[in-house]
Amino acid sequence: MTDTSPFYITTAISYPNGKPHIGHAYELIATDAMARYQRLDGRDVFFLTGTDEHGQKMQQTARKEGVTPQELADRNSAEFQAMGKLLNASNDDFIRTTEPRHHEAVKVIWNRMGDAGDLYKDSYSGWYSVRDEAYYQEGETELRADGVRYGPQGTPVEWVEEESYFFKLSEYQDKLLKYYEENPDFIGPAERRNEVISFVKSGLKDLSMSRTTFDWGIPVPKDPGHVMYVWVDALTNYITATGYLTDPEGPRAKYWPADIHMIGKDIIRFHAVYWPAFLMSAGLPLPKRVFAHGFLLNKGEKMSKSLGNVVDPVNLVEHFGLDPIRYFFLREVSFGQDGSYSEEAIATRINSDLANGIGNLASRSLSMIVKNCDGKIPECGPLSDEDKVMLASADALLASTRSDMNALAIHRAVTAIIAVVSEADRYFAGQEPWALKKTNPARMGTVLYVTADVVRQVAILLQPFVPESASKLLDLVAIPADSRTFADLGEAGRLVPGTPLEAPKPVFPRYVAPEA
Ligand code: ME8
Repeated sequence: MTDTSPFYITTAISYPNGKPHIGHAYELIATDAMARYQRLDGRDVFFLTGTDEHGQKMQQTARKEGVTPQELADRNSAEFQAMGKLLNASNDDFIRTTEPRHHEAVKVIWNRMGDAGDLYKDSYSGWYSVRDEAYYQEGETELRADGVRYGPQGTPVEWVEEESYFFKLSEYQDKLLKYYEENPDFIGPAERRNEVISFVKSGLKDLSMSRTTFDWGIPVPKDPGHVMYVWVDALTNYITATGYLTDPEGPRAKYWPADIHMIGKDIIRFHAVYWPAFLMSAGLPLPKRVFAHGFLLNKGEKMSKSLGNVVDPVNLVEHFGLDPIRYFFLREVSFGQDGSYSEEAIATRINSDLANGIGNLASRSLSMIVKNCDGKIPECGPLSDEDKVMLASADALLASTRSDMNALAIHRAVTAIIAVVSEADRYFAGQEPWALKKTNPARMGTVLYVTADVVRQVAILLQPFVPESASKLLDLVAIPADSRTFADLGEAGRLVPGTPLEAPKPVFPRYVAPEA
C-alpha cells in the first residue's frame, strides 16, 4: 500500500543580509532531494523555504549599505528566490517574514504563550552575538588576546542591557528532556542529539524574547516599544506557511506538525530547545524531526558572509552544470557530517559516476538496441540466473533507498543506486551482447532488454537527485510522463517490447577542465 499521507519538510529560512552562498545552496539541494523523493514515493508533500528578514543583523547591514532594512531584504530575498530557480528547487512556497501573513501568525503564537503565563517583563543584561542573533551565558564566551569577547561559534559578542519580555524557558527543562527521551528520533544526527541533551541538562535560563534598542522586527502585541527577538519570529515561519494558526480550515493546515526541519548544525539549539518549548507553551503539536546537516568547508574553512570567503553557487553551477553539482554534494558528503569540496573532487565524481557510469551504460545499451533491434525495445526471452540477479538488484533499490532516505542517509541512497549501475556494467560486459548478435540474436535481445530496464529504474530513482538529467534518461527509454513514479519501479513498470526508441543523445558529458 502506498503511503499518501501529508509530508511537510522545511529548510531554515536564510538571512538576506547578503547574497546566498554555497552553504545555503547545499541545504536547499538536500531538502529538495528529500521532498522530491517523498513525492515520487506517493506522499502529499509540502516543501517550504524562505528568508528571515528581521533583527539587528539586518538592521546593521542595511545601515552600513545606506538602504532601509526592507530594501535590503527585498533585494537579497530576490537573490535567494533566484537561487532556488537556478537549483531547480521544487519548493511549494517561499516565505518572507516581513509578509502580513507571518506577522499575523506570530502574534497568535505570542499571545498563546502569554495566555499560558509563560511571558513576563523584566530587564536583560548579558552577552549577545549579532552575527548569530543569539544570547550567550558568560561561561560560553571567551575573551581573546585581541581584546574581543567571542561566543561559542567564534563570533564577537556585545554586552546588552535593556528592558525585555522573558519566556519561562527554565520551566521547560524537564519537559524537554522527557520529550527527547520519548522521541529518540526528534533530533538527528546522534552527535547533535547528545549536544542538545547536555545543553538542556546543564540548566536552562529564561529567554529574553524582545528587544527595545532597535525597531526592525515584529512589535510585541500591546507593547509596541518592544520588537520580538528575531528567533521567536523566525521559528514561527514554519507554522505560518501552513495556516495552522490563522486558517485552520485551510488546505495547508493538515501539514502541521512538520515531518522534518532541515537545518545546519549551528542552529540546532534554536530548533531543538527553544522551538519545542514555545510550541509546548502555546499548546501546539511539535515537529517530528529536526535534522542538522554539517557545514560545507571551503578549503577546510567555514564559509560565511561575514568571513567573506563565500563561494557563489551561480558560478559553480555555470561551470559544472546544475545536476553534476547536485549529484556531487548529495553523493560526496555524508549527510549530517561536514563536507569539503574542491574542483578536482567534483570533476572526478562527475566523470566516474555520471559520464562513465550511468551515462555510458545508457548510451552503450540503447544505441545497440537502436542499431540491432530495429529501433525498438526487444522481446524479453526466458531469463537466465544472471538476468534474474540483475533485475532483482534493481528491483530491491526502492526498499533500500526508502530506508536510507527515512534515516536521512541521502549519500547512502545515492551510493546504492550507483552501485547497481556498476553491477549492470559488469553484467553487460559479462554477457557480451555484441557477440550474441550473430550467434543468438534472441538472447542478445534479452540482455539488452534487462540492461535497458535497469537504466529505466535507475533513472526513476535518480529523479530526486538529478531531476533534469534523470528525465532525459527516461526520455531515452521512452517512458511516458505518467509512468515515472516509484509505483512504476520493479515488475509493475517493466519496459514494453516493441516501443520505438530514438538514437540516444548524451546526458552526462565528461567534464574536461578548461585549459589554464
Ligand atoms: O541561520 N554549510 O540563517 P543563515 C552548510 N536565519 N550550511 C550552511 C553554511 C555552510 N557553510 N552556512 C550556513 C540562519 N549554512 C537563520 C535561520 S530558521 C528559523 C532561521 C546553513 O542565512 C545554516 O546552518 O545564517 C542554516 O541552516 C542556513 O544555512 C541559513 O543560514
